Amino acid sequence: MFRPNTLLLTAVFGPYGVKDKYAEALGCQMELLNNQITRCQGIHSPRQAYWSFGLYLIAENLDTSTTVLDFPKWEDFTRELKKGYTHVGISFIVPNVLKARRMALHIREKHPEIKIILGGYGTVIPDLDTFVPHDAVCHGEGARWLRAYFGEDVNAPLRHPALIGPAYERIYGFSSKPRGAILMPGLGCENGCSFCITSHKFNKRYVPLLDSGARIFEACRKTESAVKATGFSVMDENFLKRPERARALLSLMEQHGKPYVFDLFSSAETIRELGADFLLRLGVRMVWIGVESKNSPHAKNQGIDLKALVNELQDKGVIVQASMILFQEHHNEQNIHEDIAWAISLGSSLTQFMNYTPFPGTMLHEQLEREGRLKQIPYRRLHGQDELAFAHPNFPRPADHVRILREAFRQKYLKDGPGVVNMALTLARGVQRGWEDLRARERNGLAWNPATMRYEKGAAPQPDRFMKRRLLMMARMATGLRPALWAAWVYAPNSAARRKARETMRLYVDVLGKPTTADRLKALGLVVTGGIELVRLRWNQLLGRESIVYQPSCRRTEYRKDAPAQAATLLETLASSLETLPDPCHDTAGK
Ligand code: B12
Ligand code: SF4
Repeated sequence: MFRPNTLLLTAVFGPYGVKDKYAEALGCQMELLNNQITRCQGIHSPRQAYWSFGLYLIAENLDTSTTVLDFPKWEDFTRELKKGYTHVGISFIVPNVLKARRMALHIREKHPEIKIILGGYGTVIPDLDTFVPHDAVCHGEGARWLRAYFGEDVNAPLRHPALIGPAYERIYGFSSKPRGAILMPGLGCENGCSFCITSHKFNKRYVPLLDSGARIFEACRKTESAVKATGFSVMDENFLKRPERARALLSLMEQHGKPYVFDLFSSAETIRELGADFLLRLGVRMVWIGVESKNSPHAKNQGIDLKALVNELQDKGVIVQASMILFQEHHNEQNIHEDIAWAISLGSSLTQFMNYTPFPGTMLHEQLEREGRLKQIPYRRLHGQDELAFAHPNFPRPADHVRILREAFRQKYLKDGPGVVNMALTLARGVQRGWEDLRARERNGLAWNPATMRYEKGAAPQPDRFMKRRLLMMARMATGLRPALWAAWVYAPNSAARRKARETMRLYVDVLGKPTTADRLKALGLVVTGGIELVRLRWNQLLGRESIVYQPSCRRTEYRKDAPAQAATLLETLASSLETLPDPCHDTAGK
């Protein structure tokens, strides 16, 4: 008898960022900022954890009944299995492979009838077949792959889920309701930088999920009406690499008067091509740029004055998150420190430091393997904040890999102060400059020309209503960070940081007016919760931890598919399996 397929899509089990039999502590929290950007900033580090977005995208696009289990504890996972599934899909990244292994072994032992499907970045592991029991592996984009696997229509357009971004959000110990949303326009990147796993995993090709500006705009509108969000974190390695799509998106936002806001990743050469004015108009609140190194060998940074680029973007209110890689081939004991100082001197509001990590499947991995320089580092430690996984002639001592990285974070913090103040400063300056520029353009009769992506003298320039809305939106975002400035001032790490917090508060008064009573009360609240958080932090440090580790709660989401869609798929599967049944008159079994 046919039993309809039921799929459980699961993330690996927690706790996360805690060293145990299955995974590491440092570098493996379910957080971006505290993990690898505002690391070492103590209570100033904003805390946000992110859902496993890919799983929701897949579930949204299957006719097969699917349940997504995000951030399960071990008991949540084992209990869920008892509900009866035909298939379980485990999503994992390389450092979590031992967790995926434990989950798969458990399924084989207790539920041998369930088929196991593996997906995500962990599938680049070369010896996966012997390491994690499974029935199938998806090496690429999962929604279309699973449609094919379950005999569904692979070519049906992809539906984008309406997803709220962080699982939790805390600032100075105060928990607030996450309000951002997530956009997943595509996977991979064509630039093919030698170390880049996100490019190599998709064979240095871009795999669009939302292939036009119109489809992205539609996804934004759907999300806005479903979860009331207008700001999006964009999961796309190089969003602006498709300039036509971004231009079409801007044009639709202008037509409909919808100044959505985006945090996104893009390489320097694409940003240069489009220009800071375009980014600002598009609504880029934060852009992540891989600056990598002063002597970056990668084509994306060739001939670009990165400092000027960062300055120009931030002057206009676009927060830059610059990402630098430590222990590249050319680094030695002296120039690595010069390079760190260079990355900090770019003045970006935020800076990520990551150790050069050869993930299997990348050109870097191939090269180091050829040269016999790969070290036998367990997969669980391949997360970029640990000992190098290859022999670096200038850094033979593993302790240095961890120490120099940590010092880089410390230096950034001590020189530029808390990232939260830097972001507030960039936004407030952007609002100030934005109004000045807007008025100057109106005086001089300049209007936005979408063809040249510049402001130019037009025949009959109209008031720039869209940009006014955009600036009001930016002012609202800046206001959101305002109360944090008091706590940043009270708990500042040094006098320069305290001065910066004070100057930022003054700038806020100039740009946005005096703080309201509500602002003051919130600020006072954050000083109090920040104080409590500081005590908790010190306690954790006494216990030998670098910071407080928070755990996201488990979330279970059911995607019940309508009976007609399932029945149709079932009939198709039945028909095709009948077609492939061996003809009894021509039995080939004995051959
Ligand atoms: C968001 C994110 C996070 C979030 C975590 C989200 C979560 N709940 O897991 C945060 C910020 C917390 C995080 C932390 C870390 N991350 Co991270 N992260 C990302 C990021 C930027 C986006 C992931 C995403 O949502 N993409 C969009 C979705 C649509 O794509 P997707 O996840 O790849 O899923 C698609 C396919 O892979 C496939 N698929 C995925 N799962 C499954 C499962 C099945 C069954 C099937 C069939 C298919 C399938 O189908 C999906 C839909 O098309 C990626 C980089 C990137 N651009 O992908 C890095 C990335 C995944 N992270 C990475 C790493 C290493 C880490 C950290 C160790 C820290 C670090 N060094 O960056 C920690 C570890 C945390 C932990 N304990 O697990 C690496 C993984 C490398 C590798 N080879 O394993 C990546 C690729 C970044 C990089 N370039 O190094 N990360
Ligand atoms: S530009 Fe960025 S995403 Fe693209 S290949 Fe290079 S490092 Fe990877």
